[in-house]
Amino acid sequence: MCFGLANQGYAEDGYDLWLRYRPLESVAKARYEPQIAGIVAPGDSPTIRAAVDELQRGYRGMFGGDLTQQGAELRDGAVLVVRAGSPLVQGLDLPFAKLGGEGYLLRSATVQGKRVTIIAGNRDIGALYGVFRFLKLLQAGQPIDKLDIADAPKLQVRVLNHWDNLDRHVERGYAGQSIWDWQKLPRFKDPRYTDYARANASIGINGTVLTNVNANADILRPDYLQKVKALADAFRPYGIKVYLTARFSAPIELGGLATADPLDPAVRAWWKAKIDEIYAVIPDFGGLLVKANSEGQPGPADYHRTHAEGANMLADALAPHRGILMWRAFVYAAENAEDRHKQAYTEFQPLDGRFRDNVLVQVKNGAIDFQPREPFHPLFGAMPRTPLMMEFQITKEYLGFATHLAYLGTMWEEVLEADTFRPARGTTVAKVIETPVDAGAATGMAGVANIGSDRNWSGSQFDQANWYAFGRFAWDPDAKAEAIARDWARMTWGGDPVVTDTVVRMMMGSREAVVDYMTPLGLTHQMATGHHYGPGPWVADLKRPEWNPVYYAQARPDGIGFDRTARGSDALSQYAPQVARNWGSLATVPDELLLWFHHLPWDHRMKSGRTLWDELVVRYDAGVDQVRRMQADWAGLRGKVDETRWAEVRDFLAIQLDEAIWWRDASVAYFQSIAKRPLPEGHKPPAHDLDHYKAITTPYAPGQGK
Ligand code: BDP
Repeated sequence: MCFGLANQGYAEDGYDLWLRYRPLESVAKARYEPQIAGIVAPGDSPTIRAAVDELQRGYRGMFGGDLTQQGAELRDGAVLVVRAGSPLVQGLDLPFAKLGGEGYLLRSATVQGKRVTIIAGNRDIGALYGVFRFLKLLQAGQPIDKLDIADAPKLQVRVLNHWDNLDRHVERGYAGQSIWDWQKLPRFKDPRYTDYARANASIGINGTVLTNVNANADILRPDYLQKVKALADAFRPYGIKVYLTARFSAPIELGGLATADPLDPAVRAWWKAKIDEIYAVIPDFGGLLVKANSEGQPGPADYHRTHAEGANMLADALAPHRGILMWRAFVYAAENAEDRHKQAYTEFQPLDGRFRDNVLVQVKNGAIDFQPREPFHPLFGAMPRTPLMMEFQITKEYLGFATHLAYLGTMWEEVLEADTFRPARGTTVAKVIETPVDAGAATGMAGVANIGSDRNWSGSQFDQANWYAFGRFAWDPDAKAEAIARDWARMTWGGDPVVTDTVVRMMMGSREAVVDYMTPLGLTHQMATGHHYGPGPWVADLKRPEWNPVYYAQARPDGIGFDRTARGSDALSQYAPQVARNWGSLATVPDELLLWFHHLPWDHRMKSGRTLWDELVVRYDAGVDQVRRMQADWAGLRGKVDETRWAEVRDFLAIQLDEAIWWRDASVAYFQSIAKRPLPEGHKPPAHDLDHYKAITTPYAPGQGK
């Protein structure tokens, strides 16, 4: 099996991600060596082979040399990679029952009188996941002599969503081109596909949607399906299924039909035949993802049908193959004066219980659009009879692209921990998505990928952490951001505790810094038009009101903020009464969501004792200061991590500081032109006047939609 050239002939550049397997220090090596003296892996499936290859690869990197492969005659220190039924683990009373299809256990045991380590699952994929966990322990220098670990994913569908076009442009991609080289597929299978699969399997991701939600029907053509098959073949040993996006009007574009009406028999027959054709090529195809009637995409509403009618038509065609249909709830109507915050709920909530069992309604974490901070989406907890899956955005469309260091783990933890106060299925958002609506109903989480053709995959070293954290939260939505950051830091930057502590500290404060210098106190969507690069709080000339930053901030001489209380748009009424009360009252709403829900006078007295205007300025500056602290922290690591990656991070932090100041200055200049108040003492005026910031254009910013 080919694993690419990651370690040969290159300075360390981030290609290896968190699977670096660098040589262990001699003390650790000496301690571990007797406990890892060989591999016993009786199965010969592609997945077991992948597990053994990974173990060998890890061993080679950390210890040097190869592990011997042993036969059934065990020796002390053997590492057993086995399935539940293996005679080697009979009679040990291992907890296979609670592992499900994808879980694993790691257990130190005595078998045939020898001290061994068992890595096992009910299926081969569990054993592979177990190997990755084992390698993680070694990378982190943790003891492996008394292992008793059992772990299983809490969600079934753990997928990346690639917003990749067939011409390799990645919508909202900041890491180069798409890694899918459609033109060379299916003949040429880039070794990178295997490394992609390894990385995903190492964090438990088990599916990938290859194509953009703004879909192109051509991906469903027979020639493209052969290319998709080649990718599916590369990923299969790693437990990863492929999914595609379906353009709702494909029956017209590819099939030559006059309509795509989901209740039209010819349309239904077309989809059924197309889906049967896909499964004939790829028998374990995962299913389809659809963005319908949203931002210009076709959908069932074009024929006066509901989202449920559209989704169910495709779900029915997928069901005989056990395929999943992911249907996005990211909709806001073309002609609708209703607060955009409310529109998805208005449209979807009445459809609760009307979707087939193999439909997952895919809901973004917040009601607007992947902003640096949003309250949780009111649909979570409000559709108890409908499987809802979470959609997070790993790529940082609204958080500074690849150059701003922003660890999203804290944002995702905040959303997943949030209490919906809807009792039907456990009250936190995590419990809502973890709990199947009935036996056999699907559960899942999707992450919009930040992966591209850059050597470091994600466009920056630190953005790899967001890919990593997504996998960990998809596996366990109750996981903790800090623990995940620590695991990633150790594996990615080496075992020096000073390095780990510094990296974790930087990560844990990083997202709040972005919130503060871009959109503090619950402001949102203040980004420049289209590409969303840099500030544009003054933008007011776009066709639809909710495309304009001024719509979100509602900054006027009388004050600032979007009134979503009963006096305003009443979006709060879409939440459970306890949530609505908490966020609706100025006494209890957290400062972080203040202007999301309230329009307040500039002189409103904040909990800090400052006026709202002063507090805003303080927050912008706090964001900039935090970037400076990250720079100082990073400067202290010079020489403690490899020079190439260190220098890249240093330079990116310098870009981030420039842009944080740009954000702060432009925003302060704009809001001051409305608030007409002096800056609080000790806070510097913007470097330029407002016109200067308004005149900045960046037409070639990367990642734009096409
Ligand atoms: C927005 C992006 C746009 C996506 C859209 C979506 O700006 O490129 O197509 O979300 O999620 O955040 O469909």
